[in-house]
Amino acid sequence: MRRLVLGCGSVGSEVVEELTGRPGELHVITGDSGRATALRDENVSAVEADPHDPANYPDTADLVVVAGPSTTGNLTAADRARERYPDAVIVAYAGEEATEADLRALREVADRIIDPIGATADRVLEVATGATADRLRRMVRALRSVDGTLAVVAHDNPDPDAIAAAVALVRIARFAGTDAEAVYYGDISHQENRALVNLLDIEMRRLDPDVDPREEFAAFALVDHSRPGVNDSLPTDIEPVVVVDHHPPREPIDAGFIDLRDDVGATSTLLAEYLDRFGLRPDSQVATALLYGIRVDTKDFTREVSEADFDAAAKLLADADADVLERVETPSLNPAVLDVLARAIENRERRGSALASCVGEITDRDALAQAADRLLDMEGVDTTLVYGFRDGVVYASGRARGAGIDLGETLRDALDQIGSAGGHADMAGAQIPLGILGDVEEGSKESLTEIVRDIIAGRFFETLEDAPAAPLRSSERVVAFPDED
Ligand SMILES: [Mn+2]
Repeated sequence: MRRLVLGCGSVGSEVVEELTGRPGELHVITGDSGRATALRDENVSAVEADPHDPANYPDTADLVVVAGPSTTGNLTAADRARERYPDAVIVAYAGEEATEADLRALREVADRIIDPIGATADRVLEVATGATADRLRRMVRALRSVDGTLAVVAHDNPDPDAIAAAVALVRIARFAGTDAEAVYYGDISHQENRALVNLLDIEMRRLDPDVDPREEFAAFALVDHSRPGVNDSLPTDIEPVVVVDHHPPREPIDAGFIDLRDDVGATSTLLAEYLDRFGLRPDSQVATALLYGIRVDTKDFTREVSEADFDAAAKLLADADADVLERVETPSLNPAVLDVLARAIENRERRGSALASCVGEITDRDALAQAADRLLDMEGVDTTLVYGFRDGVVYASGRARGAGIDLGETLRDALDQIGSAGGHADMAGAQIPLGILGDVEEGSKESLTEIVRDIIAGRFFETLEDAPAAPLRSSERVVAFPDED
């Protein structure tokens, strides 16, 4: 490890002090003659020279710390160092008066920025030495080798961990100066995953498996999986430039840079660590996605969770959006469900503590169960039945709570003769072919609703009047019924 310190203000001195005595070489170039002399007294290789002039630089360096007192001076030195040592990790001190533009310019050339607030030599060195530094350097080198746009590929039908890891790696690639895009094959179908992508405005493009992606992308990075063509729809002869994953590989992997650590619970943990080590503070989108990725993959820190997962989550927490996370986990009601609930409330008929409601034509059968559930919350109601029809069949869903009846039995008694009914004491359902209710084909929607209501509600209330008592142990009465779980 050859380390070079350019400029030596107070932060630079702190860094030098930390580096002294560590294995490897250390060389300091500073314009401050007093400091150079003092360092030499401590047996540090230091010269008094212009830290902005490459003529003074040694031939090689693995790590360059630019830490003069002035922002513009450091910007110049970082620029020159990058030109001279394209593969080195460059850490630059921003100075106390850096503007946004200065920081942007510094980020263009440096791998990590030390901001004056909260910068300690320890943290700088943690990133810039040892195995981690090597990993960072190799990743940056792999990303910089891409000539064109890099596709960051999640596995097929990506889950939150894969989605988050992909957007985070896109961020790191752009930081390394490489154009990148997050992509996937298949669908983002799970409601919560769609909510995540929508609420966070995540840009992730679905690729067509029939088009060779090499027509568009110069290189490929894989996250949360490790082999092209296995769990993604890439051609198998692609050699990725970067692979970051936490699943144990089944076969050896060929890639420019591989980080495969199966002792962590999520790929998001690894990406959070990279962002941190590169000194990239994640924006709220990336932080929220990564935190959610870790939570989902570790089943809220209960499964295959490691210390690294906790560490990453703790760091992400500050930048994650708690409101979005909450909304992702409780996806909004879809309009069809809301509509059925509205009609169920509007059309309710009540007899004593029992309530039945016909919602007419439906598109979503699940909505009946949800409405039956919600109506049970009404004061004084202990039994509900919500029903509607679709494609020539009447569907009914019932709920009971503390009603002293067995609802499954009740529905069987009421409706089994004209259809099929069953379920549990507290949760049951029925299906009745419309044809059996008479000549309904000719009627209007309104009259159809009337007929259905008369028959279903009529039989339901009638049966309830001399309803079978609830069983002592409901488990004895459980009858499998396909519509109720
Ligand atoms: Mn994962």
